[in-house]
Amino acid sequence: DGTTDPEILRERALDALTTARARTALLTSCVEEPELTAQHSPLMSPLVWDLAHIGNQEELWLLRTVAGREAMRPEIDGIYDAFEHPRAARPSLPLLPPAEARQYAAEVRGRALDVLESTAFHGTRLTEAGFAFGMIAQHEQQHDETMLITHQLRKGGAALTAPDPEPVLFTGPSEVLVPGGPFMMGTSTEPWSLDNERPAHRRLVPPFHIDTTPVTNGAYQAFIEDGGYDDERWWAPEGWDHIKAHGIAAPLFWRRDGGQWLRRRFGVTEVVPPDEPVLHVSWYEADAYARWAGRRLPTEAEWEKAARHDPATDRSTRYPWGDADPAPEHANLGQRHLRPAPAGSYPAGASPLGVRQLIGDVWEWTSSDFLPYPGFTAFPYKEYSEVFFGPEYKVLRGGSFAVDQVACRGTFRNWDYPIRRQIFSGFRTARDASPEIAELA
Ligand code: AVJ
Ligand code: FE
Repeated sequence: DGTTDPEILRERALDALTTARARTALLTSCVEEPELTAQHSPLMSPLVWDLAHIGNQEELWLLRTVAGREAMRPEIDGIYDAFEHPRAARPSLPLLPPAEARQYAAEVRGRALDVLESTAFHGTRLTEAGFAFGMIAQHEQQHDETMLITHQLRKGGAALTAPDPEPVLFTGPSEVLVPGGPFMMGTSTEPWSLDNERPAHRRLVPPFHIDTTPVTNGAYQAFIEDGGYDDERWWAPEGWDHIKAHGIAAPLFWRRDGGQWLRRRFGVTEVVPPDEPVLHVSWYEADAYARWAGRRLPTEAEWEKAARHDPATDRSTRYPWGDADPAPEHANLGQRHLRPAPAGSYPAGASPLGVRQLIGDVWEWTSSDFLPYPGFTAFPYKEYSEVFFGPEYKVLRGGSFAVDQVACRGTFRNWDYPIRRQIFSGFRTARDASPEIAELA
C-alpha cells in the first residue's frame, strides 16, 4: 500500500516499468506492420507514434533530466512532442519505422534501468520516493490505454482477446445517501500522485445521493427509446447542436438491427448487454441522460467523497475499499478484460457506504470543469496539467478496464472535451438530498 520505504518503491518502480512495457509490446505486436503506421482514425496517432513517444518521454525524464545524459537522437524530439503536431498530422511525419521505434524504446529502457539502480530516492523532488520512475510508468500506461482506444477504432477482425468478467446478481439499493460535511480531497502524501491531484485540502460537500453502480446499457436504452436524442429539453445547448450536426443518436459503436442494438467491440459485433455499464458516451450524452432521469451528474468533489471518505473514521482512504493496492477482487483494471463488468460487480471493492465500481470498468464523467486545487503548483512540467485547466475540459474519475493500477487511485484525475466518446467513458448520476434527509444526515 502507500509505503514510503525507498527499497520497496524501487522494486515497485521496476515492476511498474516492466508491466507497462509488456503491455506496450502486446499492443504493438498483435497487428501486422502496416497497421502500426496506418491512421485508424484522425482522432488518434499511428500506433508507432505512441511507441516512440513512450521511449522519447522516458529518455527526456529519466536519462536526460534525472541522470543528466546527452540526447540520444536530438533530431527526433520534435516529431514526438505532442504539442508540436496534432494527432491527425502525425501519420505524415518522418516517424521511426516500427523496428527502429522498438529498438529506440528498448535502448532507452536498458539505460533507464541502470539509472534506476544508481539513483537515490531522496534529495530532489523529481527523484523523491522514485517519483520520476512512477511518473514514466504512468505515462506509458496512459499511452497504452490510448493505443487500446486506437485498437477499438481500427477496422477488421479481432486482434486482442481476453476472458469475460463473471456474471453477477446484484440486488442492492439503486442509490446511496452520502452525508453532508467536509472531507479531505486530493493528496499530499501519495508518492507517485501527479501534480493535479495535489495538495490535499478540505472541501465542504452538502449531502447527496449517488447511484450505487454506473448507469447500464439497459437504462441508457430506455432513454433512447423514450426519444431522448430528439428532445431538446434534456440537452445542454452546445450538446444539442453537436448531436444534431453530427447525426448522433446512440453511443459510439452502436448500431440498431431490427428490434435490437448491436455494437462493435474490438473487432467483434455483439448484442449490447443490458446489465453492463454504458460505454463510449460523451459528457453531453451523460448530462442529457441524467436530466431525463430527473437527476444530474455528480460534481468531482461528490465523486471523490463517495470514493474516499469513510464516515466511520472521518478519513479519506486511497481507494473505496481502503488503503490496500487494487487486487483482482476489487476492480476491473489493467485490460484483464476487454469490457466493463456487469453493474453490481466487485462487492469487495465497494465503498464503506456501499457504492460499487467507482474504480475500474468505465471512466465516469463528472459535472466539473478541470481546474487546479487551491495551492496547485505545476510539477514537473506545465504541459501535463496546467495548460489544460479551464472550462473547455470536463473531469472524468475512477479509471476504466483499460487503466493500469499504477495510473489509478481515488485521487486520480482525467479530463477531456465534452464531445469526446471514443474514450472508455461512462457515468453514474446523483441528486441533492431533500431538506428533511439533509437534516438527518
Ligand atoms: C491525462 C489522459 C488526458 O493522454 O492526453 C499522455 C495523458 N499526457 N501524455 C493524454 C498524457 C501526456 C493525457 N490524459
Ligand atoms: Fe504522452
